Amino acid sequence: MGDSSKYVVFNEMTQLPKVVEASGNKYSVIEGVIGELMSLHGISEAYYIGCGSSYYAALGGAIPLLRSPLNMKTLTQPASEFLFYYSDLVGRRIQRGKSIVVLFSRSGETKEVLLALDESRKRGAKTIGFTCSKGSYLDRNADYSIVVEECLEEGVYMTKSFAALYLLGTLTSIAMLRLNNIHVDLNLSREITLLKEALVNVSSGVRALEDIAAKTISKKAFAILAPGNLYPVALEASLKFKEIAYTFSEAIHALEFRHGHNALLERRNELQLIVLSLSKDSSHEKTLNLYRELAARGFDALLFSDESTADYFIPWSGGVYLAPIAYILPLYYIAFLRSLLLGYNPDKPMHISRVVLSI
Ligand code: F1P
Repeated sequence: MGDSSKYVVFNEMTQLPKVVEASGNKYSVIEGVIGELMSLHGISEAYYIGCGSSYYAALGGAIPLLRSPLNMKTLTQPASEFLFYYSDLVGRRIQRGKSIVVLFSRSGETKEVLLALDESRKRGAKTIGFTCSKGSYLDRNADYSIVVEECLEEGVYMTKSFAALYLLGTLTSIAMLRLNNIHVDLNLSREITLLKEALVNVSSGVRALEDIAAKTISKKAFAILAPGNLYPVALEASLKFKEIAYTFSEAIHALEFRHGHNALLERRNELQLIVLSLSKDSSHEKTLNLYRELAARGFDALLFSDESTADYFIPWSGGVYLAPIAYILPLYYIAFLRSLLLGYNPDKPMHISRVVLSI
């Protein structure tokens, strides 16, 4: 399929292991920040916000907190929704200073994120900025800023920055739990090593993904079905199918597909389903049943999972929390390869901009 390595966006995808390493190294800084906030004011509510891919990173990063027994109000929202509907709630019912707003933005300049930052500070929340851009507005103005410069892409598309921001969000949630004496079953350095290995394995097996991109090229639309913490990755992949390959795509919580979406059987020739499942996740058996049911009904469905019997095997042997970062990479490659097959140049994105500077 031509020489993929001449494309900037392809090379950036191969750099995910490097940014995972750099972001993983930020754990002690993050733990220090959360520890300081807890000892200064206590933390009673946390908002994780961003836009586009950065919002999906926020959504995934909050999952360990949302699923924990910690009694803390936690909300994930796109920065615009936060501004319109939630920013006035910050600190209203609680002592000022006890709310934290964690803002995710590769550029650190997205307008909604900046407005959300200003609004949160005005209301007395403590703010943490996660960005790839040193000296950006977010970096300069958040109470605490963590910058992973290695994750800043040369191209427009967020790929390695999504992985980095997702990881920083997850580490924040884990630090919050641990500092509240809630056990998190995760050996971080081992998990980071496994993640890097899995990403390297995906990149060295791009051939299999070329086959999938070629086999599905006649499809007009993609739906990515994913349960639990794979859902933010389905959203992110779905955005990449639009951004890189100009293809209609949708993310669906896996079992929700049965609730109406089945009607698309009528257009099965145009639709490609990709089902994501993780063997260690509590949803796995039901998701596999769904996949079999969809195939039996006549849908073209591909199963991506960490079991060797899957249509695409994701070489993941770690735990649940970091798995989504391993799952996103093959989907990035497919969007890229599809774009090439459709005759586009993925290094020349159309109709989108790197940063949205107005609202
Ligand atoms: C995020 C974002 C991207 C999207 C587009 C515009 O920006 O929405 O996800 O692909 O290019 O920007 P940022 O706040 O992370 O810089």
